[in-house]
Amino acid sequence: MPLSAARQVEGDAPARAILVGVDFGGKRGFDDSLDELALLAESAGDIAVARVIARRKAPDAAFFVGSGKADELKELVQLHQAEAVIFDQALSPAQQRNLERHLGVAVADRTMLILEIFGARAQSHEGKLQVELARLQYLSTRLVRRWSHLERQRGGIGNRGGPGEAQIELDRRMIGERLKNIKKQLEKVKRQRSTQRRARERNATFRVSLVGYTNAGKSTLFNALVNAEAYAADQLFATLDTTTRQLHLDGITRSVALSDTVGFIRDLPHTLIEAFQATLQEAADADLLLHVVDGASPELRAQMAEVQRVLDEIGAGAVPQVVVFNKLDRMDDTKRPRDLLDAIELPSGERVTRVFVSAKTGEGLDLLRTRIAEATAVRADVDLNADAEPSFDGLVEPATGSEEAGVDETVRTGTYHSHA
Ligand SMILES: Nc1nc2c(ncn2[C@@H]2O[C@H](COP(=O)(O)OP(=O)(O)OP(=O)(O)O)[C@@H](O)[C@H]2O)c(=O)[nH]1
Ligand SMILES: [Mg+2]
Repeated sequence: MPLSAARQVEGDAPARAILVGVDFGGKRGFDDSLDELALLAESAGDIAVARVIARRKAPDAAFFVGSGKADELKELVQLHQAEAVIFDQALSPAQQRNLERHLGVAVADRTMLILEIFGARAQSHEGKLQVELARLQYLSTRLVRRWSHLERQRGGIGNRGGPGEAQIELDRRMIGERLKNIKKQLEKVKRQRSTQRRARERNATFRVSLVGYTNAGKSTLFNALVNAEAYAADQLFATLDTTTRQLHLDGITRSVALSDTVGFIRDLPHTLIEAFQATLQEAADADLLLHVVDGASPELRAQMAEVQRVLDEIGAGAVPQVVVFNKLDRMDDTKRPRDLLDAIELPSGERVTRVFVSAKTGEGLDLLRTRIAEATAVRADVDLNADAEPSFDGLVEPATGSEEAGVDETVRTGTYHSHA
């Protein structure tokens, strides 16, 4: 039995959960609908039985929401016979503890949900280690109802008090030991990876990585491009482990590898980004990123910005990108582009190629393949005659075409982004 004894996300009966979002007024990224939180909860095996929005100027130190709202939540818990209350924002350990005592049910925040989903999805040895590292780091500051194995053994939520003090002390010590152990194992995996990386560099494979917001359709696109059967589902974080396949492109003899990897999300817990360094490194080491966007999502701007933020954080901000607007088949007729290929401005102001596709129907995929093939050609030339090609100066020149111009020929997939 692992220390982390989380409730098994897939196996157990779903918990009835109340979702809570607190609007602090005008702050970036507040999701009024709580739709994404609901999807996260569903992906973690909960059912949302009610949604509550609170408005405050600043978080309450004790309860995050005000005490009036906390009382209201308590009534709702009883009314809906809820077993958990899930907050869209991060709670401090003290707030979480206080709320659990006050409400008498498990209290979780967004971070915890994401950690739970990751925990249930991790397949590879490395993935599991990374998730456990993130989870223990989070846990070491808070021992709470939802993850307490005492609760699990008793088999009932809703008892007052939570785990006993002696047990908490014991857990803390064990967590410390386990953390040390996992870090050591991950070091070893990291060394193996850098050996593999050196081998790949020697054989001059062109590496393409799919990146993007969770549920954008990366795995579906991966399957369509390489004829694979990677797990794709209408869930957040369906993919955790990296899968890599050879990508065959007409007329290209150079070996091209395509990787599908973990999706990003708003407020991705920092502990996870840190723990998943090795997996995310895949993107930073790529020669080309296919930034997959759910072209039918009303949130696509914010999602793109979030992806770009994480890319910068993991050192992949300067890797050349092609932006892929997926789910063309679901786009409003009025929003359907005239041209499936044009240019788009990244948050950094950089203009890069954009291709519209439907991974589902296959529309636009030929165009995308051509674009990838062109990118491999550019990079191969750069590698082979690094200093003998003055025409490559165009690569670093800012594009000047107008948005209306459709295909902007000055925009090349080989463009390096600069970030302020
Ligand atoms: N209509 C439509 N649906 C799509 C398309 N591409 C993907 N989907 C659906 O979108 C959902 C998510 O697809 P995935 O391929 O799992 O997305 P992902 O980006 O790999 O997601 P994570 O691995 O969870 O981060 C699935 O239900 C897909 O069937 C598309 O082109 N059109
Ligand atoms: Mg996926």
